[in-house]
Amino acid sequence: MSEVVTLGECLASFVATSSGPLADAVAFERFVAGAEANVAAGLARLGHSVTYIGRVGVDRFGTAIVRKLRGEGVDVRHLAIDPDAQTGVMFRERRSLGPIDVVYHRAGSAGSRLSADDIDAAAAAGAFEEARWLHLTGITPALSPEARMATTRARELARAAGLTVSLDVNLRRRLWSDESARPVVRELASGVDVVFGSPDELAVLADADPAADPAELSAAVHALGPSVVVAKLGADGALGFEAGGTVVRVAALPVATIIDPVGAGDAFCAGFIAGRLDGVDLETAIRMGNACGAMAVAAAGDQAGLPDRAELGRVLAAGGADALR
Ligand code: KDG
Repeated sequence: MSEVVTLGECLASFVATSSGPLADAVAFERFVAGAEANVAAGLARLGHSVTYIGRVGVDRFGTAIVRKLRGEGVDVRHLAIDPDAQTGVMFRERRSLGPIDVVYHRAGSAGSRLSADDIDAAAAAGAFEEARWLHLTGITPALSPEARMATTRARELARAAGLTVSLDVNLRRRLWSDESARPVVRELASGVDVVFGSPDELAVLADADPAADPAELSAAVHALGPSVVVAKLGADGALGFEAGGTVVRVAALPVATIIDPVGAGDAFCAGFIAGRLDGVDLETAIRMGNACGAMAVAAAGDQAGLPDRAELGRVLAAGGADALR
């Protein structure tokens, strides 16, 4: 049994080996990607036990994903091998700054066939027992009606069992438009404890101007139901809004060379959730999230830069104090 449960689609991700537009990329390196899987790997490296619920195909990419997550120490007992569908694949360009272009081959993929029955089966096998936290993203409900039901079922089970539930909005505009996403992610957000999002994502949730002050956007999302809203501000760090109106702003750690920014948001979530599981306050959890995000962008691929406890401690001790002054 794990402290954290998460679910979603994990993909084989082909990342261009040199920087530039995707149309000109000819050589790619294969990584394992998927927002929730990145968070799971990040939490496992920080010493927290995590269960990942999902589906991969019977193909070799599925094998690679299972091996990678297992190797990270994630409990993959509920990562099923679907004999009737293929593992989702994505190709993406490499750039040191976003927006980063991607091509998905994931329609009808094994991951998109995750269903409420899969969640019930995992729950019946005890996956939610002793768990303290469920982490969701807005990617899974965009994959298929079944995957959307899986997300709401997991939230329902987690709430009934008293877990803290977080949602990283993670809008993927190649999967759905803001207009289609808004009612779905609003409904999801209304039943969780913690919402993470970039200002433009919080603006979609709140139906507000993305240029508004992140504190205002966070307050508007807080009004939907979650007790904590965290605005991820990239190079500007992050802002936390807590019930009662407390606003905490924490600067980002300076990163000399950004190698690959994709996955930074997931690393942030892993650091933040680890902090909250450890019992730290909002500001310290954000500081941990910022440090994990900074470390993630300093390495290629979504997961390579995720720190373990010792590395995180070293970075916080060395760079954190200066960056936070
Ligand atoms: O957050 C990084 C993810 O975007 C990446 O790993 C792929 O999950 C992914 C997606 O659906 O785009």
